Amino acid sequence: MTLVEQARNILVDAQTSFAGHPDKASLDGALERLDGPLRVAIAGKVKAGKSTLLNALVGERLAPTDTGECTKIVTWYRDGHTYQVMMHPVDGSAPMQARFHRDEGAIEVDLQGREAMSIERLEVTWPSSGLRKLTLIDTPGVDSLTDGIANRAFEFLDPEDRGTAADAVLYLMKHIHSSDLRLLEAFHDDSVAEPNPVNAVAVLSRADEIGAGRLDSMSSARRIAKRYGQDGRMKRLVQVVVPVAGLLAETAETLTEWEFKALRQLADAPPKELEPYLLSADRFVDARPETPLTSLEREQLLGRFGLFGIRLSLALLRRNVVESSVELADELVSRSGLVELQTLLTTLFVDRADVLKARSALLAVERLCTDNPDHPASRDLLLSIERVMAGAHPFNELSTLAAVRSGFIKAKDDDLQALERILGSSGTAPWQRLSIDEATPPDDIRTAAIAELGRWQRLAENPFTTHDLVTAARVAIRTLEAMITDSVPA
Ligand SMILES: Nc1nc2c(ncn2[C@@H]2O[C@H](COP(=O)(O)OP(=O)(O)O)[C@@H](O)[C@H]2O)c(=O)[nH]1
Ligand SMILES: [Mg+2]
Repeated sequence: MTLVEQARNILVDAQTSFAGHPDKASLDGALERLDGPLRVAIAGKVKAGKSTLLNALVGERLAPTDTGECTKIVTWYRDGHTYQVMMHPVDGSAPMQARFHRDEGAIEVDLQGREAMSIERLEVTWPSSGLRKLTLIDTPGVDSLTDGIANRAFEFLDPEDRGTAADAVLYLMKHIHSSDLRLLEAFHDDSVAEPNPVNAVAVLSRADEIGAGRLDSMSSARRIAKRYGQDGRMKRLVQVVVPVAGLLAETAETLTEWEFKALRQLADAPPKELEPYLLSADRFVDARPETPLTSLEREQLLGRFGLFGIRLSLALLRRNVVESSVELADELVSRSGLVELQTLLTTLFVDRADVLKARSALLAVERLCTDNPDHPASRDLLLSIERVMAGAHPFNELSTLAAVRSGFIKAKDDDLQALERILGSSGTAPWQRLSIDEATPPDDIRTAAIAELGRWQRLAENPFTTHDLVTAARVAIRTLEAMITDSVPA
């Protein structure tokens, strides 16, 4: 029986046992959720660039950016057959369809005079291949924890929350702040493995601004992200930290011919004359009248590309690295860090969607039972959950991975890194776990796995190995054994 099937059985049991119980509502929709796409929440402070990055990931400008009433509401974006926006009121009354329109930019929802605070969430259904594998949840900023709106965003990170609506989280931060760390620290489960870095990835957002718009901004951002990622506190909270220039990615994905022509015009102007105006946003907008484009047009470009994006585009055009709008768009996307983020989302979340979804489902039942310890079904349900959790190797991998990353397991750095990889920190395919070339033939994969297996067996049998490390090594051994049997040529 697959993990999802086991989780489904427990869910159905719980729904039957708790029929008529007021808390049963917490399981509503849980079964559909198990079959649907993985849900990823995009969290972080106001103006961290969450909505912009969401649009870049979808490849369309859907989420409104900056301020505006709708940016204060948790908004789901899911794939579907029709275009539709549902409004879910806070007071628990029935969801209603909302009117919306979309000209060039984001979806504008007509709240019909309602306040953002009175709406629990908006659910946007939008046919889009960008949403096929992941449902994305845009959240308002989590800056002030006393503020009601921030509280609603905080629920995605809050361990006290009864079953968070997301299976995984992208946490955006512009710079590292202790308040960011506190927020992240709050996002863990009480029971499965705590704290839990397995379903969170941090994004060093607005990465283009790090080098004050200089052309090497992205390499600086990459270095900083790497350093953050090695920080012990960070490791305890997220799998990895990656830099992304979200605005650049969003703009590249939605580049217009007018924008391309405007940049072409700027690129054709003598570089020396233009250079002084590219030092700051104000100078660029207020440049002398003989500068190409109107001040308003330059301001428009600035809002779409940022100073870094403009400079980068001009450099690419002048050096003839790109010659068409399609080429420019591709080059900007690849330099924005979006592709790396998408790959990570695939290897860490999408490829593990079943495990993460089963985990969310079991957590929901677990919370229901621990909240109702006296209910006659609670004890048995908790026992079944424990049995599934303990018997399912992917769960053991996840919790061991969490333990390694949290610093609970002491070993040599090399061993810890190898252990993380085998457990799937860089992806779940055998070549990723073994850190070998993707094109390695099955026989050689098997040889590499056998060598690795020997190493971990020796370590596990060594009397000087600590108990915690032996336990972790056994999980790795099981992973390797499975790999060896699966890759036996037919
Ligand atoms: N330079 C730059 N600006 C960005 C980036 N991402 C977002 N912004 C700008 O920052 C502002 C806030 O972005 P938004 O996505 O609404 O942030 P949110 O509040 O976290 O949803 C907007 O004016 C964006 O254009 C980025 O990667 N680089
Ligand atoms: Mg926003």
